[in-house]
Order: sequence, then C-alpha cells, then structure tokens
Amino acid sequence: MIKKVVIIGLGITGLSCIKFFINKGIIPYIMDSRTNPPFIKEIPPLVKYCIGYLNKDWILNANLIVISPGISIFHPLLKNAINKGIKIIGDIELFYYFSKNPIIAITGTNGKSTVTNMIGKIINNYYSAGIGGNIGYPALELLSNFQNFYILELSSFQLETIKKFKSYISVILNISSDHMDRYPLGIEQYQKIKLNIYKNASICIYNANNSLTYPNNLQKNQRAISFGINKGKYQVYKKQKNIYLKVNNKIILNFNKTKLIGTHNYINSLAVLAISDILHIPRNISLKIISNYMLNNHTLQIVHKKNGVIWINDSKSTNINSTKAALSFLGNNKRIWLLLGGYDKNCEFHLLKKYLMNDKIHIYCFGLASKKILSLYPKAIQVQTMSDAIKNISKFLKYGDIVLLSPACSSIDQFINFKDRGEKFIELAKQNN
Ligand code: UMA
Ligand code: ADP
Repeated sequence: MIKKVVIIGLGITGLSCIKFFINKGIIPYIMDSRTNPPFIKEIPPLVKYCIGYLNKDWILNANLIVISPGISIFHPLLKNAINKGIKIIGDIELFYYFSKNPIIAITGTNGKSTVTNMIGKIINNYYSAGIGGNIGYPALELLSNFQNFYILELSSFQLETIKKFKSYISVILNISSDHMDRYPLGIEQYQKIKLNIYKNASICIYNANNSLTYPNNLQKNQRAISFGINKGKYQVYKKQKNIYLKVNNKIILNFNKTKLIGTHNYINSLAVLAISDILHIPRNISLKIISNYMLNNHTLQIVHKKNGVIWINDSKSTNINSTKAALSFLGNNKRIWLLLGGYDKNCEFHLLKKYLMNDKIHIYCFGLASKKILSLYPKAIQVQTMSDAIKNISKFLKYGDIVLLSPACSSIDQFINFKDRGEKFIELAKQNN
C-alpha cells in the first residue's frame, strides 16, 4: 500500500498528477522549487504543499515520487532518494500502468508535434485516438476518455523516468544536439535517454539516415521498420524535379502535388505512413490526409505579406537542426533577414555555419544567446530584443525579401513560451505596411 506520494512540480503535469491521485483516494504531497509556480491557487484544500524549495524530508520519506518533466532525474536530492530505494517515476509511466489500450509513442529532436498531429488526424478518421504528452496536454488527462489508441508525444525529459512503460509502436524521428544544459555528458547521454522509448515496444520505427535513432538491442518479440531519404522501407526519393514517397521501392505519392512543405516534412510523413500501415488504415485515407496536411502554428508559417516581403514565423524552432531545416527549405536565392536568439541550452551555433555564411543572409541576434552568436558570426547585428531587431530591419526591407523568425533557441529568457514569441512576431510583422 502506497502511504506517501510526493509530486514534484506544480505545472500542468503536477496538477494532472494531483487530480489523478485524489481520484484514486490518495492525498499526495506536492512541492515546487519556484516561488510562484503556475497552479498554486488550484491545489485542493487537503493537499500539503511546499513552494520555493524542494523539501528534502518529504523526498527522503516518500514511498513514491512522481516528478514533472521540468525536474531532472539527475537532481542530487533525487539521487539520494534512489540510493534509499525510493521509487521515482513520471506521469508517463503512471499513465502506462492505468491505460488499457495500445500506446503509440513518438519522440525525436524535431518533428514530434507534426507527426503526432498528422497521425492523430489519420487514426481519428478510422478509429479513435487520444493525443497528449509533450504536445501540451498531460497524458493522465487522456485516461478519462475511452480511445482505441493513445498517441503520446514524448520529450527526453519524460523519457528519463519511464521504467516498465510499453508501447505498441515507438518512433524516434531524429536525434541531434539539444538540451545540452540538462545533459552535461553530451549527446550520448541525450541519445541513451531517447532510446528508452524502444524498450518493451512491439514495433520500433527509426530513421535510416540517422544512426543515433537505431534500435540496436532488439529482443526476439520486437520488430523494426525504417524510413529515410533513399534508404529504408519508407523513402523520400528525388527524381529530376519530382520528389516521391516510395514504399518497398514502389512510388505511391508525388510530394510536389501535396500541401506539405520542406524535405524534413516529407520525411516526417514517412513515419506517419509507417504507423498508419501497421494499424491497417486504408492508404486512401492516410495519403489524402498527408497530402492536405497544413503545418501547425508557429512552424514555418507565412504570417504576413506586404510590398513583396514575406514574414515567416518558425518560433517553434528551438534548436540548430530545426533552423537548418527552415534555411534549407527557403534555399539560397532570396535575401533573408534571420532573427536568431533566446536561451540557447548550451547548443553549438557553429553547426549553422554552412547556412549562415551566405551573403544573402542578414543575422539579427537577441536575448541571452546574442553574445555567443555574435562571437561566431561577426557580421550579425546584436540587439536586446526581437522587437528591436524588427524595428532595425524594417528600414532595409525590399520587394522579394523574407523575414524569418527561426531562433534556434528556447524562448524562456524573454517570453512565456514559443507561442508567446510567435504571437509577438506576428503582431510586429503586421505593423509593417
Ligand atoms: N520547474 C522548477 N521547479 C520545479 C518544477 C519545475 O523550476 O520544482 C521549472 C522547470 O525547470 C521548467 C518549468 O518549471 O522550466 C516547467 O516545468 P514543469 O515540469 O512544471 O512543466 P509542465 O507545466 O508540467 O509542462 C510539461 C512540459 N514542460 C517541460 O518539459 C519543461 C511541457 O512541454 C508539456 O507540454 C507538459 O508537461 C505536458 O506533458 C513543454 C516543453 O517546453 C512544451 N517541453 C520541452 C521541449 O519541447 O523542448 C521538453
Ligand atoms: P517538435 O514537437 O519536435 O518541437 P515540431 O513538429 O513542432 O517538432 O517542429 C518544431 C520545429 O522543427 C519547426 O521549426 C519545424 O519546422 C522543425 N522540424 C519539423 N520536423 C523536422 C525534422 N524532421 N527535421 C528537422 N526539423 C524539423
């Protein structure tokens, strides 16, 4: 019998955990190191809470600790608890214990939300699916509605705390450097945590072009399916001016005739089709949804066009690889005013060199990362805020130019989140007439 459950984190995950335990008749304890965590006013009356620091006594006397994704499993206080034999899990493991239907788990450095939404649309056209996790809807909230499938977008933070978690299908879309502030041992540490998603999965879907995603220790009862450019069962295949989707060497779709944009999204759609095929969803349904798919907000979105200048909001680009994807998509013929910066999570901006050394790209850097960006790219203009950058740029804009917010950094130094940053960009763009 669990006597003392301690929840760490009073964000949306922590709140969903409180509700979950109360529904099970257990009154949890909750703590958050922030002095003013978001849901302090929503703590039910009987729940004891501790705000402003992590309560060592509660942690070391717990029977079960449930940590939110914002708290690292490598936190020193938690190490002490692990050494004492106290069980520490996250909401995703808890979700698994109580979910009755198959789970489709999706991770990757980039493309998680796009793939989660795309497959969600397809499955909901044929069966029913609940969508949650890192996408912004806590997984435990899904348990209140019956669904044929659960689709979970999972971050590395959430994958730190899974143990017995078992999915029907697990996907790793890609792995590149991100969150290096949380993983001091480097990309191998981050990769190892991402690979947790394959443990116990019946089917593992991986990126044939990215060896970091390979499921290397498959058990006899597991199978693997691959996708990639010119490689894998599901392929993006370029022939002259056309780009096709091939399955088992047979062309089944011409991407040029779809609404999808960017090679990276063609690749994302391969993983989507692989999942859909496993679930025996008729191809006429899946290919129609893939062909008509419009990208999520704040992802390579044209938000304003005026006097021949195109304003693109890619605020969801929070790492180097997503900014690379944006720049590859736009090509090197247009003059681009690139807004770069924010909180860089210890990332390596030099990896953007190949893309940024082009004379047609004008870099404006802002926020905490601006100094680091300027030191690597002396041609960059350093300003305090995104708004200052736009004020500056506005004077120079000419017909045919693109203004691109694809910051390669997280937003938390100057904005509430990526949505807030994207919305401010749209507001400022629209002031340019
Ligand atoms: N925090 C503290 N002290 C605490 C607890 C949290 O300082 O005691 C800080 C964290 O470091 C973090 C912030 O508070 O900066 C929020 O953390 P949280 O765990 O309370 O977050 P939630 O509100 O529960 O939201 C989390 C995910 N947040 C994070 O992983 C930081 C959300 O992903 C996710 O949508 C939600 O659970 C539901 O599953 C957001 C995110 O930024 C969108 N994810 C990262 C990303 O996509 O790059 C991984
Ligand atoms: P996530 O949920 O993993 O953050 P999104 O689908 O929301 O992924 O996209 C986030 C950013 O990554 C956007 O800038 C988008 O254009 C870019 N992106 C999407 N898929 C890929 C991919 N396969 N490779 C590189 N960048 C990608």
